[in-house]
Amino acid sequence: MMQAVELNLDGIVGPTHNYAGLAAGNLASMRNRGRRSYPRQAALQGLDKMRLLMELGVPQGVLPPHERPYLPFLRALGFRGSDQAIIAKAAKDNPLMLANCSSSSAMWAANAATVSPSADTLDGKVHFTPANLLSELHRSIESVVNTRILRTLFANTRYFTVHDPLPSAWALRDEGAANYLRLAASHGGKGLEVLAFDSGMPYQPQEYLHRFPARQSLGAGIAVRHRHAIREDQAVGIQRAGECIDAGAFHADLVAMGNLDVLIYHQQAFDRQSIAVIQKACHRLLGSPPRFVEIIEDNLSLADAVQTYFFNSQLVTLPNGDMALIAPQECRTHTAARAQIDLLKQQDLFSRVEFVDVRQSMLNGGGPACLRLRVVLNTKELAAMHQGVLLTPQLYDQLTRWVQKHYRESLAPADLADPALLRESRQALDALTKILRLGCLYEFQS
Ligand code: SUG
Repeated sequence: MMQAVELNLDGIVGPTHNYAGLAAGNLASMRNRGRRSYPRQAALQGLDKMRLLMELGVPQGVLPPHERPYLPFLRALGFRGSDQAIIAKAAKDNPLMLANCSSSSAMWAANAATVSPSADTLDGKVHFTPANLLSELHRSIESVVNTRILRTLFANTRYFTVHDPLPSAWALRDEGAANYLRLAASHGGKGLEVLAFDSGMPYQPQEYLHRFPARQSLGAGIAVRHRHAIREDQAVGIQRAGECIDAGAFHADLVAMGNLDVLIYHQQAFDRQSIAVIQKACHRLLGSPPRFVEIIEDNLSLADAVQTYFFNSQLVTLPNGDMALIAPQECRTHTAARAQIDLLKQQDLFSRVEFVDVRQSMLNGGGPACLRLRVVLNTKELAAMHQGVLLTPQLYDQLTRWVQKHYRESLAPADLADPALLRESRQALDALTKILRLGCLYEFQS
C-alpha cells in the first residue's frame, strides 16, 4: 500500500460574490437575497481557512474562480453584440439570467466533482466525474469550466482520468462530493465509497412531493460507480431522508461528516437499515469496527444543524495521525452545537477543534466543507498533478495581495449590471492564471 494524503482543494471566492437568492432549498441563500456582499472579505476569509489547514500540516490547494458574468452562456441564450451591450440588454430584459451568470458559486468546490482514489478503482487510476449540477441553473453553468480546470490540474493520464460530466438529464442530476463520503483505515488503504442520493427510481413521484428540489439522483451514483470502476465491495449507495431536504439540508454534507473510520451523522439523515449496511461493509473492509456516531434530534435538532452548519465542519487527519475538526464559527456560540463538539472531543474522535470565519460564504449557504474538494493522492500522484495550485506561505501572500488589488470591497445586486465589473473580473482572472501557472484557462483569454 502506498502512502497517501488527502489534498483539500478550496474554491477561491470570485470577484462577483453576491447574494441573488438563486439556490432553491438553500435557506441561507433564499433568506439573504438582495443583501450587500463583500467579495474582498469573502475571498480573504476563504484564504485564511486554507492557510489554517496548511499550517496544521494538511495538504491544501486552490481552484480558480470561474469567469463571471459568464458571457458565453448569455450568447447561447441569444444575446448578441459587444460584451457591454449584452450585459446592458440582459440587465434590462432578464436581470435574473444576468444574476445566474454572475454567481460565484463555483467557490463551493465540494460540488465540483466526485473523486475516487486509486486505491478503490480497478485500473488503479484516480477518477474524477465533474458534477453536472443540473438542479440549479446558476450552478449548471459550472460543469464545463470545472471539467477544464480538473483536466488542467490532473492532466497526466497515466495517473488520472477526468471524465465528462454525466449527460444533462434530470434522472442523472449530480452535485458531486457533497453527497459522497469515503471510509477507510488510512487514506492510502482501500476505502468504502458511500454515494448518497436523494430519491429512489428516476421518476418516482415522491421526489416531486418535496418542498425543495432533491438534487442528487440515484442514477448519478450508479453511473459514477461504473465509470470510475470502483471495486465491487468498495461502493455502497445510501438514500437520504426527504425530511432533510425540506428542512434545508440540500446536500448530504449538511447532515453527515466523515473521515477515515469515523462517521458522524444526524439521526434523521439516513434510514437505520442503510446505516447498518454501511457499518457492516465498512467493518468487513477495514477489518475492525468503524466509529459511527449518531447525533440525536434531542441533542441537536435538524433545524439547528442546518442553522449552524455543524455537519459541514471539515474532519481532517493531522500529520501525527490525530484528527482535527474545522468547524464554522457559528457553532462556537450555539449552545447545542458547541455541546456536541465538546462531547465528541471528550470521546477522542478528534483532538483539536478550530472555528473558522467563513461568514460571507455561510450567508449563501456554504460552510467550511462546502468550500473544498477532497482528493486523496499517493506520493506519485501528488507529484504528478499541477504544482502551481498547491498552497505555500508564498502563494498565500501572493493570493492575498491579488485579492486586495482586484476585488471590490462590496457589491449590491444592481452592480451586476456594471460593465466595469466584467472588465475587473477578467483582469483579476488573467492575473490569477499567471500566479497559478495555468496558461490560458478561460474563454476570454483565447
Ligand atoms: O448550491 N449556494 C450553494 C451552496 C453550496 C453548498 N455546498 C455544499 N453543501 N457542499 C448551493 O446552494 C447560492 C448562490 C446565490 O444565491 O447566488 C448558492 O448557490
